[in-house]
Amino acid sequence: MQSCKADDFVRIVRNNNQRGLSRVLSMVENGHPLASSILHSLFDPERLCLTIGITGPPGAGKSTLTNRLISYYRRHGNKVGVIAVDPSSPFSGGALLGDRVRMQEHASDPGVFIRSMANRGHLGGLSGTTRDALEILAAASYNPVLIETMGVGQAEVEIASLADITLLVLVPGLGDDVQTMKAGIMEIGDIIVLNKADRPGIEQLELSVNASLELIPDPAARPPVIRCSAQTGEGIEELADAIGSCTASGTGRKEIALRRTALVLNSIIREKGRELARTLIIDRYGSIEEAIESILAGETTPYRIGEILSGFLKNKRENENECKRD
Ligand SMILES: Nc1nc2c(ncn2[C@@H]2O[C@H](COP(=O)(O)OP(=O)(O)O)[C@@H](O)[C@H]2O)c(=O)[nH]1
Ligand SMILES: [Mg+2]
Repeated sequence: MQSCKADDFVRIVRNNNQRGLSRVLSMVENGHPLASSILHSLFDPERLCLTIGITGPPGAGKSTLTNRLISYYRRHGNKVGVIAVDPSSPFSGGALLGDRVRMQEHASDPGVFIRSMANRGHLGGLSGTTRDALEILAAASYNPVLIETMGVGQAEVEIASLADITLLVLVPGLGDDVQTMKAGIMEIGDIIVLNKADRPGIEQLELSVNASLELIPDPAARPPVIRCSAQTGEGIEELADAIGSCTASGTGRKEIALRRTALVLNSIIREKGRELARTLIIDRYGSIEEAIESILAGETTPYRIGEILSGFLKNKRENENECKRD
């Protein structure tokens, strides 16, 4: 009965019924018991869906840029998905208001699907939910899917790593040196976008970005730097071209499938590994808090708990080997 219901949702996604799609995404976000079966049925490593991460400090113009990229890809006949992720916000599902306003013109376009996601207590965390949402939108034939993350913290870096290509958006006047130098975030940008090129300070920003990039010894490994203005639309074609040539360079279907599969599996390993370890600790101590109390009381240490976790796996394997011998 359960698998039958999962199939219904799978069909809804494949038929791209937008309301149904929203519902399935909510199921995934809320850890619904059917979510995993649905994702299992939909997973296709060879899916044709380019995922573009858009990251950078608040106010850099990510949403405005996303809006421009939606228009660009719509003009080229693509169905476009957008996932706007805000790790710092407790609100979800509905709207991150500013983003919705910037993408308003696409709200009624059936070829565009926009979803906002925010932090939830869900075990997989926001990057797990984003990963799953990506798979679902890909299965509904959205291509590309743009992932806008707010800010440049650890959660954002993790989310950005889910994308095939990441745009790091920088702007004049936000403290250029801080932005570029301090940010080892340079490493997460496949393309550096210098937005608000209509504003003063753009030359200075470009100089300081290029100076930072020279620290990368191999010139071929340096990401392209594209100036644009999301507000006027200037430079958007060049940006889309750069995205196109980044993805065209050398990777075939097989390699993409391999990369995607490794990415999703590694992300599942992180998520389930954490879940397994937590469960084992809770089984033994009652709760994580009680384990901490026990450590503070001098009864154990985090390292001993680590040994217990490893020991559990070792015992399990030994038992299984014994069973096989029997
Ligand atoms: N002058 C100028 N303003 C821009 C540009 N792109 C975005 N903005 C403005 O910058 C503000 C923040 O934009 P938003 O897209 O919400 O930034 P986000 O926080 O990175 O998503 C808004 O007022 C935009 O209208 C641009 O290229 N030039
Ligand atoms: Mg935004």
